[in-house]
Amino acid sequence: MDDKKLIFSAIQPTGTFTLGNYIGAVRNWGPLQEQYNCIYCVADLHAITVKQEPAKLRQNTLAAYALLMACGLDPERSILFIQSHAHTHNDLNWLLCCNTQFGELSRMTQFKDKSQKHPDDVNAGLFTYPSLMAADILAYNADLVPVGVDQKQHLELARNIAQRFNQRYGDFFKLPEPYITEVGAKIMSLQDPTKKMSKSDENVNACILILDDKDTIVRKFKRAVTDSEAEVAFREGKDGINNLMSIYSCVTGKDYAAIEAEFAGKGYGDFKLAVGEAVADSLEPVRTEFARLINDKAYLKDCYTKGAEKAMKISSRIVSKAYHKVGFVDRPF
Ligand code: ATP
Ligand code: LTN
Repeated sequence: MDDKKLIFSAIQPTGTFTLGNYIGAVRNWGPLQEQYNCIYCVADLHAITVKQEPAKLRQNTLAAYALLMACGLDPERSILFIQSHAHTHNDLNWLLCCNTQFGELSRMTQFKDKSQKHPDDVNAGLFTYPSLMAADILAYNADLVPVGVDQKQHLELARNIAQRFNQRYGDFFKLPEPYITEVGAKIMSLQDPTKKMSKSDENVNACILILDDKDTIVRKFKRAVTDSEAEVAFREGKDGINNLMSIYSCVTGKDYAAIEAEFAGKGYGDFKLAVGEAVADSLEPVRTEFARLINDKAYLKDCYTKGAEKAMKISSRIVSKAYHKVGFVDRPF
């Protein structure tokens, strides 16, 4: 192994990625391959904490895998796999669950939000979700975890769990650091800009899916909720415009002052159209590459098989050592 730092991240196959997933997370993962050793997975185990239709989940998982590649992840340079193919994550999860407190899990805002959203299915997996996420990261002793800001609380918990394990059993796990970009770490819903844009939103106009065609993208931006003023300016209370400005800034690289100058004296209509077109153009190559990959099932299978083999090789060594640390008799096979 070289001395490059190790990156780990994952995304749930709960639907086509949104512009939020793209800007806040996935788009940043490709460039990291230059400087770091990277491991990325499709978190299908996490996805079933919310009810999923089996055939749809299988389809979404393969699509998510192809989408990660279409967004710039190279299976030759990164380890790219499907979470349920590496049983080591679940093996470690049990140890971590036994080092996680009920009170800690109860404080997780994602758990509170999702239990409210699905009151008929507040299952144990949804509750222990952060412990499995900690297992994903710690099974590789990752240094850095690139995510959107909504996952920061889970990462802090992962660090606390690792620290507790280390105190109890002797120094073993590295404490992973969050890696969160400044602009775009939280893209908001286009229909309610006080809520994050989310794959599982029922309102189709609330989120841009990265496979939406240009017309759909432009139409959704045209319908985006803004305010009753007419000035394109980044200011407290202008949640809708602030969100559109941060999206525009992320896809064009322009800062807020440049955007304000560009749209001085123009109305929201012009601005929304410009944001829609810029977003659609920046997503065009992803759409094209995805269409190519998703039709090549044999290639995808080859990639995720090799990815899982590499992931297992690293994680099984670490997890076996963790099992030894807690006092389990070493596995005879
Ligand atoms: P779901 O709606 O099923 O909970 P999600 O859209 O929140 O899914 P995840 O799979 O949970 O997506 O998240 C994948 C990555 O995308 C994470 O790093 C997360 O922080 C990031 N992310 C999700 N939504 C946004 C958003 N609106 N803005 C920025 N980053 C986001
Ligand atoms: N919970 C994450 C997805 C995820 C993840 C991980 C992210 C599962 N395991 C490990 C980083 C590291 C989410 O984005 N909702």
